[in-house]
Amino acid sequence: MITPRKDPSLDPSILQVTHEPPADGGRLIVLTAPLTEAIDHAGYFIQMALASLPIWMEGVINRKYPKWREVEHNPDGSARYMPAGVRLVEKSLLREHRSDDVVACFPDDLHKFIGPRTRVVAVSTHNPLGVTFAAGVYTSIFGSSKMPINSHYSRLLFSKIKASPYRDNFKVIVGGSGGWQIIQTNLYDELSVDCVVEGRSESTDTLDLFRKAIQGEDLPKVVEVKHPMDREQILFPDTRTTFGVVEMTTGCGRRCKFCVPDLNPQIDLPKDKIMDAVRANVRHGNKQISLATEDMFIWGQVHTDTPFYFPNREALVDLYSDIVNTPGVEQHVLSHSTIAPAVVDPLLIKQLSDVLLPKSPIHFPLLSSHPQKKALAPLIGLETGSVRMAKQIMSSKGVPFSIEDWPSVVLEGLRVLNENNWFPAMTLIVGNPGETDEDVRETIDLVYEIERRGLFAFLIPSIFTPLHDTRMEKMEGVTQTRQLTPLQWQLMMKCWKMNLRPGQYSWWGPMAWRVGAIGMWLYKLRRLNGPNFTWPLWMFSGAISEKNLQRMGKIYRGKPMKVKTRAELIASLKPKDWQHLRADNGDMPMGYEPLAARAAVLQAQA
Ligand code: B12
Ligand code: SF4
Repeated sequence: MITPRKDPSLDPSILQVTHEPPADGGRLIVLTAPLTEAIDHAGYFIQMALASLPIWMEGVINRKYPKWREVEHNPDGSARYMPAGVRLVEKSLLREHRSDDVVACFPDDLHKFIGPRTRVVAVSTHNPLGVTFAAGVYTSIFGSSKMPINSHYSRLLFSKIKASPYRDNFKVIVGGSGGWQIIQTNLYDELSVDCVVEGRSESTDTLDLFRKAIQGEDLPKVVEVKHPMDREQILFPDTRTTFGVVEMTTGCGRRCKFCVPDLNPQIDLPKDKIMDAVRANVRHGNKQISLATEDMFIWGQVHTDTPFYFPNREALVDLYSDIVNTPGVEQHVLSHSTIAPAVVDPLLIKQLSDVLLPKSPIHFPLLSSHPQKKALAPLIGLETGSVRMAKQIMSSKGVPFSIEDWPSVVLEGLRVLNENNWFPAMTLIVGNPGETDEDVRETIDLVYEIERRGLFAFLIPSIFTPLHDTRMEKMEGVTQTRQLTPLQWQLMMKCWKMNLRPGQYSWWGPMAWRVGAIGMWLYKLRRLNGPNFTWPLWMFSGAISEKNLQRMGKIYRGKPMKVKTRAELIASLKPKDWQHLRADNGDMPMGYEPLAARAAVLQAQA
């Protein structure tokens, strides 16, 4: 069981506002999501920051994005956009309910729709309590209040529902990828939740559950519903989604042991339905689109004769071209991918760049060679540089390449990506169960090698979090930042130091950074994070050079690595995989040509 955090900043006076009841008695089913998960403003990064910064740092977001709380409404007061999860619940319910019985609204508008007629308030949530990876860790590094901003707003939403004068008349059902956090923290009563649904809303079990709730029957605390097994059963939004999120695939197939989405069946969704959802978004005023996926590169190659890890170049380029060329789509952002496909098919990356860069809202002036300095930044899992660790937790992460070559796959993949103006955000897991100092050193080696080669990725270290239902669910990692070893701290701080490289181009930037980091340490962080944090922070601040810190024996500076080139990686593939390689990428293995010629002869004979 995870210990829940308290939110001292929740002001009960906000909840005591009384409103006139809705004139129509309210909607039968009211759908909502936390404000911080629904906003469609300023791109993906603001939501990631809201998930990762503690509530006391909300002012930073307010200053950077003064309008972040401003949302758009439909004429009836319902939400103009909602996370894709809410839209699918809405679509699922509309299979059996009238459209004027169901509404999706922002938390501040709940009182306009919850009335005496309301029987269900359904909440979709991504990360309500901030106990998932990369969210909890940053708030705890920074804070006396460990409540992430997103978690604060999620609690505010639940408090509003709890305070409704009609609360006794309706059931509260929660779903979405963060629902498990309520189960694990057992915060049902505090948040006033009756039932958490695990799984997709398309399932008929979900409809049964809503039926029961409408009839006022008691609901179980947890309901597990089945995931659709084929592409035709998956529904698509026909209204506007937050960030224009439209699903592209479910599942993944690489079977990393810590991963939740991989537990779902590997499905790539039909292009015509994706395009309909893109057009629906545009019709409802969206100018941006993002295809949600665990690995964009499997699309078009699921359950074909070719293994999914050899991407279907033509299909992908065709899909993305049609999306960005849809009239009204002004911006497109990538979601998640893996890195091995960049080594397998560099020309695919080039062709996708040609298609996608003009519509990318991301600009990296110091990194990009694009005339308008545009860039692409998918999220990619690096996780560890230790081959020993990688074998244990993600042995297929780099297929078709052997996991023994994982560091080379990362470096070669990053080279190809950077050459094409892709600067990914790469996640690393610190504190994996059983992680030794040697494992951390190997990851530090890889991080230094990235730096040495002039490559760039935003490296986002997070502390291992055993995620619900995964094969590592029962394992324990680091639970407090004070438990981190000096090397683990160093890895985290080195990543952040490298991330700041493109930002430090003014003469005053590095100076301000040093003073700020050391000031913060003196003020608060040294007590909070313990002595192991001290030297890594000095390293991060740049006030003492890394060379000197190493001489003083305070840090470990990664050693140069022996890395395989793309040609060597390709040469290491099994001959049975050669048939899936694209010769126009070059680097074909010795012996490939006679084999290909022989295959052509056999084909002609047949
Ligand atoms: C797009 C995306 C984002 C985007 C946009 C999010 C948004 N607000 O729309 C961005 C980049 C901003 C983002 C940020 C984050 N994300 Co995210 N994201 C995704 C991604 C790729 C797709 C989500 C999606 O829209 N899917 C499509 C919809 C249709 O699926 P769905 O929401 O799950 O909804 C289905 C069911 O859950 C269910 N359902 C949903 N709601 C409800 C409600 C009820 C009542 C019922 C019955 C059912 C139900 O029915 C739907 C299908 O019919 C997923 C991975 C994935 N494939 O799911 C990760 C994922 C959800 N994100 C994840 C994480 C960790 C984060 C961050 C915390 C990362 C970080 N540290 O910054 C932040 C949190 C943001 C926040 N505000 O708190 C994790 C969640 C892990 C967890 N909660 O345990 C996931 C699973 C990625 C992963 N590989 O692990 N994310
Ligand atoms: S590659 Fe990513 S999505 Fe696929 S199983 Fe591994 S962690 Fe999950």
